[in-house]
Amino acid sequence: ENGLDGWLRYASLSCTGQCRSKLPANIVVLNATETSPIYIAGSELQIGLKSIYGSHAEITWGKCKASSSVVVGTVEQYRETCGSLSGIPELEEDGFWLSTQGDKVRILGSNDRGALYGAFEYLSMLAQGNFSAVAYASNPSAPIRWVNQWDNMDGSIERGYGGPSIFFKDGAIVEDLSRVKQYGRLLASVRINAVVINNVNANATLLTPENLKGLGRIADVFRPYGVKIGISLNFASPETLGGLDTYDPLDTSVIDWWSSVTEQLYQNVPDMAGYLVKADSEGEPGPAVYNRTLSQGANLFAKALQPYGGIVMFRAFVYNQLNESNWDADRAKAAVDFFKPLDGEFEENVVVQIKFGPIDFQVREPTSPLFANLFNTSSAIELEVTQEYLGQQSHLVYLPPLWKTVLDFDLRVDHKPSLVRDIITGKRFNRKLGGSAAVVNVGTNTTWLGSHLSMSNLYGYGRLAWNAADDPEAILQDWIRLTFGLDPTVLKTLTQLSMESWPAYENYSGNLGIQTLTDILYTHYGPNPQSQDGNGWGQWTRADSTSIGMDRTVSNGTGYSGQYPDEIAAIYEDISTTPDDLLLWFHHVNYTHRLHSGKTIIQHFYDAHYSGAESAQSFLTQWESLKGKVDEERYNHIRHRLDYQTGHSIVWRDAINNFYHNLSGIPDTSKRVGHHPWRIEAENMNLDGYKVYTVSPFETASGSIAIV
Ligand code: BDP
Repeated sequence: ENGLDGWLRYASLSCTGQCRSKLPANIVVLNATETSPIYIAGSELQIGLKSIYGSHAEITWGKCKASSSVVVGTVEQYRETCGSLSGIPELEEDGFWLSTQGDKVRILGSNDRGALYGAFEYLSMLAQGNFSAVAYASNPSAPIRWVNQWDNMDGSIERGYGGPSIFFKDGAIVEDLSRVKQYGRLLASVRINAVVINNVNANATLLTPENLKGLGRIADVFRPYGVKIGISLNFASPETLGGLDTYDPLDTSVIDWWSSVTEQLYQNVPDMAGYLVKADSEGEPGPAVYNRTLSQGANLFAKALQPYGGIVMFRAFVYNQLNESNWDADRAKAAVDFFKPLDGEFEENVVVQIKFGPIDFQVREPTSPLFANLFNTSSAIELEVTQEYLGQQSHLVYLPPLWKTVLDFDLRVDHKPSLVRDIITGKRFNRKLGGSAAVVNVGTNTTWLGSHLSMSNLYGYGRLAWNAADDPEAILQDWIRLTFGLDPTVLKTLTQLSMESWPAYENYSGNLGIQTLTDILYTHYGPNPQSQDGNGWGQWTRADSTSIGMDRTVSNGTGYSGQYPDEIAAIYEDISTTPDDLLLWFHHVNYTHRLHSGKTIIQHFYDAHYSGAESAQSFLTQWESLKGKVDEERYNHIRHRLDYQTGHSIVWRDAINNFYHNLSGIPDTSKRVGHHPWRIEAENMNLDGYKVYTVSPFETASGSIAIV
């Protein structure tokens, strides 16, 4: 149980008497081409039936059998091979029809990929001991269901916590692609249809002839899983790699260079999904260098891709590092400021990829207002499975409930229902393209992400990308049963832990919309509220000795709230209607300001940090109650992580509380902050081989003293 199979373990379940009559004795595979997802579907079904129920099913290629069989193929193949079909609604691209009646099962995709998705759906039922008779169609809510990897050519992964890259090493594509195949399998099982395999901070050397061949090999490995590849581009490549003296997007030599690169790419990867581009942001080159617009930049790639049907995911994460002394500057406004004026100027195969909030994957952010400002441009939401700001896989944080705060948010464009999930699927503004992308960053660690429990986030992402209306708790429970088995105590305990995990992390790392008070300068790990102000990134708390929060109102602040449609803008503009959990995002108030709950801001801080840490501490004891019910390998691995989280949540609690206690001088009415009568300070002990030293930032050790 090293985690390699993720939720596709096909763990053994008992099935006797009546139950066995529901196991199909044959698998009819309607497409015998080995590279077809339908072929993979057939072999997955065979492995699954054997592994879960010890039942051998014979595979028959391309011929129908009437009795005891699971038939897998496309609707069209079924009609040709097995005869007429009725009662199946028109399926969308990648959709499928699943019908189970005892040992007669039909899995029919609108295409090969859909058939594989249907097979995984049936296997997920089997692996959860679910033999109910069903007959339904399942269709994706959007065509773009991508993941992004921030892998560098040297094999490191930016913001990756699961070991080095499965794709690259020492500037080239690795020889052994077996992990790529296993990744493809996991992704296909949650209906992800493309992976962008290299960092958005892209290195042009990916485009050397040698590496183009390597890309072809990667695409060949993913293809049977219905997963396409895409790549991130560096805007300056024509100059840095191509030897031109410009990378101006309107220059004909640049246009020709990109179209020739694109042609070579498609020679190696005929079904390449497209490009991902980060331009004019955080030091990355872009069209601004030549005074060109972002749409001119995006369209350069869009046109190069058009002959091949590829798309450009163009990132809205564009901002210039900001100067703290410029009081009116607000990074949260950047995306709308840059993109709104360009609405309608993008080619049809451009999709603007928008981070869920206006800053950067914080523990809570308001919905990015850009979703409500593009009507003639396709958009996709960008989420982050890798827990960059959220504990880097050393803290359990189940993320779908956070994502749902945005996906289910109603932006009320033109006073009409405008849920983000209906905007990104293209429904609300009638766009053909749209969907989601998530930064995943799996690595070579057998747990993929660095921690077994973090895999619920990858699983949850796939499920929501298919259908954003799904319920995070129901998704979680499927994942738990598939990953840890059917024991009801395990299910109940892990559900509770996971559902409490995001609120707990928010409570001890940054509440009331102040953002995650982590080190902002580089690591994005551990408490460092001081670094939140006076930095060039524009992630500010504006905390001083009497007050805190960023005034983003139109009347008095940066004007950010005015980027929302009227109804929403009015809510955030007014302090009395702004929800408490985003209060400090929108308003600058005294520490003694009273929340809707009746508590003062500062007392809420103190209390929330205590209750968050307490809840994290309960995770360990809850998990320990499962000893003997989970295999030892995973039990110990997870126990170790939760033990660490228990301690680190206390570090967080005390650091943040000490910091604001020190800054505001306001005592904690419950007399906990600054009072630890039970605590034995390490520096007061008899130390053998340890030295005492003063820490910076001061608040991360009590009395600013630690030992080393
Ligand atoms: C930030 C990351 C940085 C990424 C950047 C991005 O810290 O490593 O390059 O986002 O999304 O969250 O481009």
